[in-house]
Amino acid sequence: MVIRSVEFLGSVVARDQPPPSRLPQVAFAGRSNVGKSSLINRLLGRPRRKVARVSAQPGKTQALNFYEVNRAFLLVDLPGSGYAKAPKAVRDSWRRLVRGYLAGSGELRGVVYLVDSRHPPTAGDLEFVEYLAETGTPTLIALTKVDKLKASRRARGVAPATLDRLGVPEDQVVSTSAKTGEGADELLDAIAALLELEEES
Ligand SMILES: Nc1nc2c(ncn2[C@@H]2O[C@H](COP(=O)(O)OP(=O)(O)O)[C@@H](O)[C@H]2O)c(=O)[nH]1
Ligand SMILES: [Mg+2]
Repeated sequence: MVIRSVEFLGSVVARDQPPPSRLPQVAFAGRSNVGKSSLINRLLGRPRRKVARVSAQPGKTQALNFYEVNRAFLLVDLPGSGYAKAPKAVRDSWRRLVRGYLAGSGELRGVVYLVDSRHPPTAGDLEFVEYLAETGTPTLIALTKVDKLKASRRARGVAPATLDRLGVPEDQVVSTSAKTGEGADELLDAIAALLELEEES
């Protein structure tokens, strides 16, 4: 998929607020600091002129951000699941907002769930991915920051235990680096497949 245009359409901050467009949608989710903003910027070809903000204050945003890509689909940046340490009220409102969108969007074609390649998936990761499976949402896993892995660890590939715990087949997992661009084309193609976009020349 070639990125020709990106336009920020706006944010949704309340559960009853409708998305700004009815185009088909793919949402990005993952823990704060997993590298979501960086990967979105890389995919959209904006490592310099940024689309999504790489934050110094992780977990601050409690909004769904909608980007229209190629006038054909929306990339939805879901707020990070933050920290276990966050007050319960904050965690509950995050959950209502995100789950409200995931359950209620008729245009959602799939979710890209990001997991840091250096660490095993957390309980929160597993809960989210399980929720996606329960709701029948097609899911891609993007392992992030693979540039930080040692060569020996890289050579071994995705740990079978990780796949096992996430319960997703290996062909749904893409190793990525926002820093080097590794995996970006592969992930974009997988997203195009979720959206069933016509291949363009
Ligand atoms: N080395 C490396 N660092 C990354 C990569 N992606 C993100 N980071 C760093 O990880 C931190 C969190 O990134 P950010 O994109 O804001 O994460 P978000 O909270 O999930 O949106 C920042 O310091 C980024 O520079 C990557 O692929 N490689
Ligand atoms: Mg971010």
